[in-house]
Amino acid sequence: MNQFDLLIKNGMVYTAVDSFEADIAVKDGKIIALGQNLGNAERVIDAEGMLVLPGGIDAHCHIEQESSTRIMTADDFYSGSVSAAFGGNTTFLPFAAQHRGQSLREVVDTARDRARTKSVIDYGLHLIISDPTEKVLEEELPALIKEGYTSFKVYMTYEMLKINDREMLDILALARKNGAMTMVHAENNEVITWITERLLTRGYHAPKFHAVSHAPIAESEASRRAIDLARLVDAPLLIVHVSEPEAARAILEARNNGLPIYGETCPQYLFLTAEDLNKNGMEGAKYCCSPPPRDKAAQEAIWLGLRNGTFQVFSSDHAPYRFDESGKFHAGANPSFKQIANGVPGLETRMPLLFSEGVLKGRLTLNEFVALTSTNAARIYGLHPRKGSLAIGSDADITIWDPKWGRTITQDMLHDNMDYTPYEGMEVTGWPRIVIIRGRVAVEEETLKLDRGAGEFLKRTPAKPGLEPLPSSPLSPLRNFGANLL
Ligand code: DUC
Ligand code: ZN
Ligand code: ZN
Repeated sequence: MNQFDLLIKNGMVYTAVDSFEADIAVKDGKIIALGQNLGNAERVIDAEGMLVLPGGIDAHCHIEQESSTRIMTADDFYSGSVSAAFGGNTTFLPFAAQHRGQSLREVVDTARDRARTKSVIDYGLHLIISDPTEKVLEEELPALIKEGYTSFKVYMTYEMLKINDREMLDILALARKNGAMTMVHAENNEVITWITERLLTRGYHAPKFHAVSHAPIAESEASRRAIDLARLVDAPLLIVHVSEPEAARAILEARNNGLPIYGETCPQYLFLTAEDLNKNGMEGAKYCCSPPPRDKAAQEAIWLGLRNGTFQVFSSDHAPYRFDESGKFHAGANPSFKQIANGVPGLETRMPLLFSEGVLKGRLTLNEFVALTSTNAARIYGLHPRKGSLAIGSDADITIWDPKWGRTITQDMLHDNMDYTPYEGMEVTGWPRIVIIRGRVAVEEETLKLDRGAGEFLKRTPAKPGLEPLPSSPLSPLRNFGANLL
């Protein structure tokens, strides 16, 4: 009779804070022992020469989701989750997106139905709130937070999604009270619209003008404003997909002042620039996302932000729109930059790219890599210690990483439902060999081993109201009133 279901031997284990040589024993989907000479197992994996890491958590991706202009993403929960698994991820957090007029409950039910029979990896759902009606704020959202939907994204731009500052204050205050996290897409809509109108009237339609219209100042102004609104009501806030230095600096300054402000960035801001939008013909449409990739100096600032505590989370913002009329060209074959579907894919390449260019080039330690790709997201989004950790009692979500495996990225080798990758031709060293979810092998020998629907919904835990994830700040202007305005 074997003591364990699975034993991973001879690997070098890395967490967000430690590294040690240890075998890992798994039973009933959980890690139950770490150490040497642990005993017998039904299956033994020899991880000699490999890194044994907590499974990746992609905390920002758009899967089987309709955009505000009602374009469906190319990936559903099956292809998206398979692609994520091949990229070393064991959990992802897509969105249940509310469009104006919809009830939140309805959009959550739809997303749950879509995921249930398809997702191969574990998943939670963030909400997108575009219509914060009284019913949403007073009934639906507090109930949904209790049911494990403990984070929501709001937009400061996109005509059909954006909320105003007053609505943002309502949402932030509600998040504070109920122990939830607000994520914000911070770009100033008026600035973008003002530039866009001027570009279009002068006949500047090409994809490269997308990057001109989404000026860095639109992002930095909105980021500073969002931080101030969060500060006013003493609420935590996470600024997603940060692309440029001034917004990054604003986050770091807020954090240095003790505010519970968090930052996320993505591969497109490390590996692409606005020059990519200027490729031949409509080729540039492949790189149109918001915020857009910037320049080399911005890339360096984002790398610095990964090291100096500006960013806690490194996500893909996988938003898959194919290079055809179902996606990028939904408005016709020769659209203006304004009509091109926004988003780039990246679920499967997120971790290898960061490992290859970050860890192997000496910009990040392996512990930082684990923190940025897994542990911090688990902590911030209410999944820790079940996820994001290699500790006794945690889910056995483990990625066995080959640090020497060199491959050239091509769309052919990826498992999403896209027809291009923005990283085509890049040489990348370090890929997952074996991916294990709750003790079950999901990927091995470049083959998928789990069935559709093997992934579980993750009911997340709200933070302690008003306190978590960081102690609430003493710097809130409203706090000094001594009145309960929140
Ligand atoms: N921008 C977003 O805000 N979401 C999806 C993709 C993108 O480019
Ligand atoms: Zn966004
Ligand atoms: Zn997004």
